[in-house]
Amino acid sequence: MSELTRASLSIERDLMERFDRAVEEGGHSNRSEAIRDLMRAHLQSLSWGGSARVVATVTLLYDHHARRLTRQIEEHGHDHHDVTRSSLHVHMGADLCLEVVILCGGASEVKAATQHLVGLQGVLHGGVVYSDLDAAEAHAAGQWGEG
Ligand code: NI
Repeated sequence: MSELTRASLSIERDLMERFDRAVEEGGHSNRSEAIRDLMRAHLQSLSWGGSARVVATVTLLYDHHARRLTRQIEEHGHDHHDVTRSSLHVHMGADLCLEVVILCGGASEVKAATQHLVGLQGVLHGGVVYSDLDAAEAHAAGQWGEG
């Protein structure tokens, strides 16, 4: 491990308490280790070069009554039709909508489209899982061979 540096963060008490409980229940031995893993995962998701092919599964929770947002999400799909593979809309209740969008293509284009989606004003929760398509295909080819 390289030299450690100390960092001081300002975090809402409720968020910190929930995180500490998750650390306790998860596999990390302490808060610092858990935060380091999160930072590494985040950096990994940003580190692909523009030529790498990735899949992004984007999850958005938003208020059904935010009509402008519904339209913006639909327009986003048209604007980025070359990397938007599919989307799923689920009415979670009277007021809440869940949208799952699957994007696939070059890392830089997929990342830009993903960040635009998650950053739309009115999104209550936005999450993304990136997968390295090239690495997965290489692995699959190695495992099953050709034919
Ligand atoms: Ni809905």
